[in-house]
Amino acid sequence: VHEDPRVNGTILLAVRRDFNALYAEAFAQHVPRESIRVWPFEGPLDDCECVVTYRPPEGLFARLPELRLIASAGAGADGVLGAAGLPTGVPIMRTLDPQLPQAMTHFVVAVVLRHLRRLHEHAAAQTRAEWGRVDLGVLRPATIGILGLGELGTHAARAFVALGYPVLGWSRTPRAIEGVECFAGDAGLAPMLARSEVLVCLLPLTPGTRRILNRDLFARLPRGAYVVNVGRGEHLAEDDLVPAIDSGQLTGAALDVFVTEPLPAAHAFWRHPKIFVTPHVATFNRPEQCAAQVVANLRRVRAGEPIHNEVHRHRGY
Ligand code: NDP
Ligand code: OXD
Repeated sequence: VHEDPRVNGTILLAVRRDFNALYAEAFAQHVPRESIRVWPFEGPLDDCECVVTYRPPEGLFARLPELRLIASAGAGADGVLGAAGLPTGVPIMRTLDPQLPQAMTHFVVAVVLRHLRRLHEHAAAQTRAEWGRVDLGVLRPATIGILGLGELGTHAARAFVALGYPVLGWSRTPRAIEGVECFAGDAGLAPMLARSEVLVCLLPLTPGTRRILNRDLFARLPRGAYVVNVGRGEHLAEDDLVPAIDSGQLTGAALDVFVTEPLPAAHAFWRHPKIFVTPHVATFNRPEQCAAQVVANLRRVRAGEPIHNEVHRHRGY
């Protein structure tokens, strides 16, 4: 059922230039096309009630005096929270596609098992038509440590438990997840790291988590640990990674997110034999889910009700 846009104002889509058309299609299933604006929009935006964005373009918020809802198209809202001119007092939501946790888990399990079962070595051997059996040693399941026990980290932790791995998890406030040994806060980090043979970062990017994957943290992991970063590029102190791998402290890393995306062609990560690079593809929200969740929240805002999937400015996620 379409709502009357003239009563309620317009929705501005400022997601990414190459994605905006897809988002416009998805939003048109929920609201009349006349109520949808796509950035860059030449005309006035004074009637704009809601903006949907990922990394807000410069000058965006100065043009939106009547905003009532800010929506992150991504599950991670760090781009929105870090934007210049972000208005205070306007609620912020993130999009959380119901498929996101499972899809992220599939990706994380794939890269962790690729490492633990050394599938990349078999792939290389196949290019040489070589029947080389990689010595996996004792098939004891490695201990998996997961930084971040939110929607994504909890799902991934449960999956590793189901696969028979010992799992440790770390969050800001204490969590209880069956089968997972949970740690919390600053005091909980060191004991969790000391046993994590594979460390997966599924944290949101906040001032408290920026550059958390650094040389000091690597030194606290068991020698030969493997690091997976699917959070944000800025979680990793990029200059610390190659020395930690080359010294043998880390066996390698799988990275899906980078400080600069796309990862520049000259970046050392592309060519390092022990770094597996993927181009921020672990998972993503579908535009149709974003549209449905934004429109539902807009209705809640209009009704004076609390929104779903709210991003809390004070905690930074
Ligand atoms: P949630 O907000 O649901 O969970 C965040 C978790 O991190 C919570 O357990 C939280 O603790 C914990 N946390 C936050 N700050 C700290 C801290 N300072 N110390 C310890 N723990 C902390 O996030 P999601 O699980 O939905 O998503 C996580 C991130 O994944 C996103 O922010 C995004 O950056 C990334 N992502 C990457 C994608 C990709 O394709 N590579 C796709 C989608 C998301 P507590 O439980 O106490 O609140
Ligand atoms: C997200 C992402 O945050 O795609 O949703 O990284």
